[in-house]
Amino acid sequence: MATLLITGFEPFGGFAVNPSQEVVKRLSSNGKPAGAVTAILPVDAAQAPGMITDLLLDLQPDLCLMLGQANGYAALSVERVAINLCDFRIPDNAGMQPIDEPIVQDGPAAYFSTAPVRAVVDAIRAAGIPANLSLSAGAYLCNMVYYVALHVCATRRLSTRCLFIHLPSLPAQSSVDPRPGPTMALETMYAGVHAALDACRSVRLSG
Ligand code: PCA
Repeated sequence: MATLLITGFEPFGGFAVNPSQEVVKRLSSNGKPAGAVTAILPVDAAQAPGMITDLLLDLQPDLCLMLGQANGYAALSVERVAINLCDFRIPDNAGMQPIDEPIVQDGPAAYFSTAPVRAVVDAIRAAGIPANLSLSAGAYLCNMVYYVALHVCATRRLSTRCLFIHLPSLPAQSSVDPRPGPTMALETMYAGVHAALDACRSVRLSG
């Protein structure tokens, strides 16, 4: 039985890479924490919800840590809430662009994270890495997958704690931008994700 599921996303929005995929790749190649399973989700509203659902139901992990890119952010953004709304600013990688649509018809308006979000922010900051507690994961794929994960755990009575962290862009992604925004080095994000995992582990997750 897996204790930990960690997901990232494939690139989207014209970028060649996604920092969340790079962090997950590095976790896999550096020796994953014991019992950890990693997966890369497609930026595809028709595919991603089914994939996260299957992973959660198959693995029933203690913790599901989902990672995604938030271009323009300067800090790791620990997401407190997922809302029942798709309002895509740009089409997904399959060309779909739902506007003002619920993710789950008649589902609750929102779910709070079931992970210790404040302790996670404090732990990332204590590691010397900028982090924020965020009240909105947006209304695109990251929020969608977060909402679906929390909905599956609530309705299928899984004790899995779910947490979403948005990561800044990588320096290389901004080097082609005529008006570059904030970026963060991969090693820094990677260390921040480890601090987040440690924080989740140190508050008892199962039971
Ligand atoms: N970021 C997007 C979707 C995939 C990703 O990495 C988001 O913030 O919704």
